[in-house]
Amino acid sequence: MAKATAARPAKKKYHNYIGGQWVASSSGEWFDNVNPADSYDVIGRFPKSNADDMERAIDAAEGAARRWRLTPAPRRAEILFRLGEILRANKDRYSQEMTREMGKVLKETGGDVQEAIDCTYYTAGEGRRLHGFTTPAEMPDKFAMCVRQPVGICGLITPFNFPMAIPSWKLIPALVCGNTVVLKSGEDVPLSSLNLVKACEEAGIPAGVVNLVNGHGEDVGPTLVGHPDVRLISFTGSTATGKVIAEQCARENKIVSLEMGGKNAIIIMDDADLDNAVEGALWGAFGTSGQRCTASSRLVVHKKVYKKFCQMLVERVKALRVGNGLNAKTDVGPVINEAAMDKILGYIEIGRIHDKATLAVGGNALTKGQYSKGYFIEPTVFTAVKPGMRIEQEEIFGPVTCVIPFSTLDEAVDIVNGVQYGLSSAIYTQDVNNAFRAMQELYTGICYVNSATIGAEVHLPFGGTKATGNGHREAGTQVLDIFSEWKSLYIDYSGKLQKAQIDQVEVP
Ligand code: UN1
Repeated sequence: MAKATAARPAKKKYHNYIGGQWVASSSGEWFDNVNPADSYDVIGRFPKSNADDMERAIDAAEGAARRWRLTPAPRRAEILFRLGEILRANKDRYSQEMTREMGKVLKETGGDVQEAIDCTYYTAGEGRRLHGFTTPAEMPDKFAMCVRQPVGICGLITPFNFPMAIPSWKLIPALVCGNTVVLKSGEDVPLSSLNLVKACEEAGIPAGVVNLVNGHGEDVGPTLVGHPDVRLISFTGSTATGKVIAEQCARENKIVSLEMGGKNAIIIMDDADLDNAVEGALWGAFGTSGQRCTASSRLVVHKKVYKKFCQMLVERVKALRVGNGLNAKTDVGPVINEAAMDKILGYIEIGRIHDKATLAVGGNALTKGQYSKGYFIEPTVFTAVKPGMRIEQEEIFGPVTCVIPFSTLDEAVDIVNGVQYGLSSAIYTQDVNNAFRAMQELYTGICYVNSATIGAEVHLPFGGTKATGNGHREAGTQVLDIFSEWKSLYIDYSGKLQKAQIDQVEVP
């Protein structure tokens, strides 16, 4: 379904940020940043960057690396605290602009900016910690310790769904650890990345430490990922793209940290508080129009309460108000673009025709009246879904969830674990034994009790198992293990040669 392509009025031009300068692409080309709720609304024009622009950004990051690396971490942190203040002062504007370019409702974009603020304050605090450790040495008059050192130039590749939060999860720890960065913004949401980078400039982060390149992944991604001077790539996005990036990084022996897909499930036991569980399912499945890696895209419901739960859920889903996220009454905004819309509608077809699941509510594109210029899909629930169906296995990344009945907790655990992904999981139960069994058995990086699968906090590690990630965790202090490398230091003050593993130390 082609949306507006009619001639649009000239719009404000935004630029790349390279070596402390705001510059156009050497390609001379631009792309439009379009509001997914109204494709006639162009937020601005952004540089359609190419390999040359990316090379220049990497050179700038290289040029700034030594000075930033040698800036004491507490000083780096002071600048980042100033960044936190700027983000806080501009939260309302950033949220408005984010809803306009990304579509999710204002409360959620406020939450997104808040997550960036929280991440900035929390991670900046590491500037006065960045703890290493000391440990005894094998020899007398010898000292051993271990410190963190920066890895070098970091390439950050971010998605559309958390336009400021996810860039901040990567940028702030990279900076506090003493690295310089090139950020490739998500092409659907370039303004939020630009707002973050502009705030970095205002905070006084020196030129070249943070560089921003706008454009399309295929035009600039290979240069960033393949460049020998870039030591690390941190990527959030689809598992398919992440695997390609990981292969490219392996060729150059780069550090690569991947946050990829999810097919997260909530288990609802027969003893659950059903009102609370329905509330959680709605929020988890349809928040951000289901466009979260953590979305509750599967609801695994005990047979004893299955019928009642489905009735309650369908009733509530029917009452959800779909619309422009800038309208305070809207519950569910649009999806990000036409390709996403086609993919999601394709999955709804698969659910109906191929999987033969029961379409309990929703299932249609909304195309009339206020919806005619945007990418809107009815919140959709499939019931009578069986493990192994495609809609139960594959990441849809839209306002679609499926309800799967089960009889025992063991069976439910097998269902939750029976997908390729392992990001988030949840259980609603009043029974402490069930809760602890689930926490133990669900093979995901995050697990909630009596809450949906979304809503991770910045001071706990974030990431997943299996096809979701490659073993790293963002956020928390664990993120420091991505953006710094350990250096072991040995200091011998005996004044003579002492040979470890060879000289035997006399026990007095
Ligand atoms: C994502 O969907 O990629 O836990 C990130 C949450 C949010 C972050 C989601 N704090 O749902």
